[in-house]
Amino acid sequence: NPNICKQISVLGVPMDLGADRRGVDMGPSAIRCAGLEARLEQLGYAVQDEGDLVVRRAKAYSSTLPETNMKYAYEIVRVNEELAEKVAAITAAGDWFPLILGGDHSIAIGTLAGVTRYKERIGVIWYDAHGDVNTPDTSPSGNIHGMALAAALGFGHPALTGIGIGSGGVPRIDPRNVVLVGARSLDPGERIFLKQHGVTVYTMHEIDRIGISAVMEQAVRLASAGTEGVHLSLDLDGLDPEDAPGVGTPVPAGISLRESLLAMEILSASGLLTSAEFVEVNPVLDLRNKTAKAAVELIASLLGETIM
Ligand code: EXY
Ligand code: MN
Ligand code: MN
Ligand code: MN
Repeated sequence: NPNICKQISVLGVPMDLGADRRGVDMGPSAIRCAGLEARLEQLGYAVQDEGDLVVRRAKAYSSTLPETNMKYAYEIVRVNEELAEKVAAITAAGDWFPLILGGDHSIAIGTLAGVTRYKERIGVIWYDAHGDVNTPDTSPSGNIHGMALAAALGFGHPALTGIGIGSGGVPRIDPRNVVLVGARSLDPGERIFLKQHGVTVYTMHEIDRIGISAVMEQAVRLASAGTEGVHLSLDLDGLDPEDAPGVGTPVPAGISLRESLLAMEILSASGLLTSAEFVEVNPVLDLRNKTAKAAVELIASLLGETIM
């Protein structure tokens, strides 16, 4: 894929506070253990492993913000601010591709703030069983990983929407350039949000009806219309739990690994990818690192690996 940088910067974010459940903090280790770096080097990339950001778990740093239901908001905001700066620095020169390893999906707020720092407008493909477009008002759980996409679009608590762009900052993502793929668990408030803001949603229904290849081709077209490129935010729970059992919030009847590999190949062939994150791998719930290995397979396909 000639449009992707030949240099990849890998950054881990061992965050689990947004999921309010231990385990996804070990995601970055598990993905590295599954052979990520060697695989990328086989593809001809130079790899710079930036290591992991530090996530503090002490209660004092992790309390719920007063007068909201947002669990662990202080620490999640702090880490995401740091992540935004780090991702912005990686992308500043334009010749390093940021590959972020989660961690729970709340880290997308920081990743996207960083990715858009030097870009006018960017599209997002959100590959996930969930919508992650709750706001504190609609969230049934107070878990920030379920609010990440809404926050990145500028909706929700100012502590989240201001991450990486400052309070009053305007996000450089237009909801019409955001495409959900694999959705099958949406809260009532999320359905309203998605319709209201014109986010395109390919649920399992569309994937089964027209196939993952047509879905991805349309997704790439919508996400890239009028933008400088496309970010992939891939939550492993978008996959079927049969193929990706090591996730905190599994939802049955998902996208197969086989379909997902094709999805990555289509995205790769578009040449439009600017950045990617792979999140919600929970090694504690996994079977012999199966989910982390799936993540490495997906990353390889996304970055140009082909069979022949
Ligand atoms: N929609 C539910 C909530 O907001 O609590 C569940 C969210 C799960 C989010 C996972 C990571 O994608
Ligand atoms: Mn090396
Ligand atoms: Mn998610
Ligand atoms: Mn999810």
